[in-house]
Amino acid sequence: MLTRRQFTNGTAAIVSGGVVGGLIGAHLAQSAPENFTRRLPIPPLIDAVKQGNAVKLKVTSGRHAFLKGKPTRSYGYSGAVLGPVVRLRRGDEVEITVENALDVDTTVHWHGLLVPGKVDGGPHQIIKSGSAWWPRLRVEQPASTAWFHPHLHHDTAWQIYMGLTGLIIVDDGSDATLGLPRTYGLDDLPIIIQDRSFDTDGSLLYDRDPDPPNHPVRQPRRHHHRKWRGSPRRSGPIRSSAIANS
Ligand SMILES: [Cu+2]
Repeated sequence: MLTRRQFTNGTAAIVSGGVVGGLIGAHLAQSAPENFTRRLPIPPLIDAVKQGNAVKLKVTSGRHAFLKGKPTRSYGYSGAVLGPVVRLRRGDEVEITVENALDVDTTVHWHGLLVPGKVDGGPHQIIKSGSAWWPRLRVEQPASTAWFHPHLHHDTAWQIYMGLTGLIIVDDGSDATLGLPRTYGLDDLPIIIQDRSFDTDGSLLYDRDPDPPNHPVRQPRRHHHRKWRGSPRRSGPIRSSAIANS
C-alpha cells in the first residue's frame, strides 16, 4: 500500500520530470544554433538592511529584447523587465514603497512571505495607475526564496507575462552557518525560468481573452440553470430531481 508520503514523493518526481523534459525539448527545437551567445542576466540586488529597511519599487513599462535585436514592449519593477532581487533579514520590519507608473492598475503580492492579508497585495489591494502603496512587512520566517508579482483580478497572468516578476531572498544567517556560497551574482545565482511565445518581430504573443463568445465551450443545461438562478444552495441535478418529485 502506498503511504501518503510515498504518493506525494512520486507525484513530485513525475511533475518535475515532465517540466524538465519540456524545457529540454523547447531548447533543442528553438535555440540549438545560437550557441549560448548571451550572458546569464543577473538582476540588480536590493539589500534592504543596507538601506535602512526601506525599499522602493517602481512598476513601469519599457522595452526589452527577449529575442536578440528585436526589442519589444515589456513591464518591469524599476527596470524594463523582471525586477530586482530583494534581500530581507529575518526579524526586521521593512517599509516598501510601490509606485505604479503603468497606464493600468496593478497589485504587488509577496508570494511565499508569511505576512498578514492586509499587506499581502491580493486582488483587493489595487494600486491605481499613477498612485502608490506603502506596506510594512515584518519578516518572520526561516531563510527562503520567495517572489513578488501582480495579483490583479483577471490580469495576473498577463502582467506577469509582460515581465512583472521579482525575487525575494529571506536571510536568517543559516547560509553563513552552513558555509553555503553566498556572494550574490558570483556564486549565489538567481535563476528565473519563464515560458513565453513570440511573434516574428519579437513581440510577446499572449491571448488575453481565451474564451471569446464563439469559443466552443459546452453550455450548461439551460432549463436547470434558469430554474434555480438566484438560489445557489438549491442548484444541480440532485436538487432539481428532488424538487421535481415533490
Ligand atoms: Cu503568487
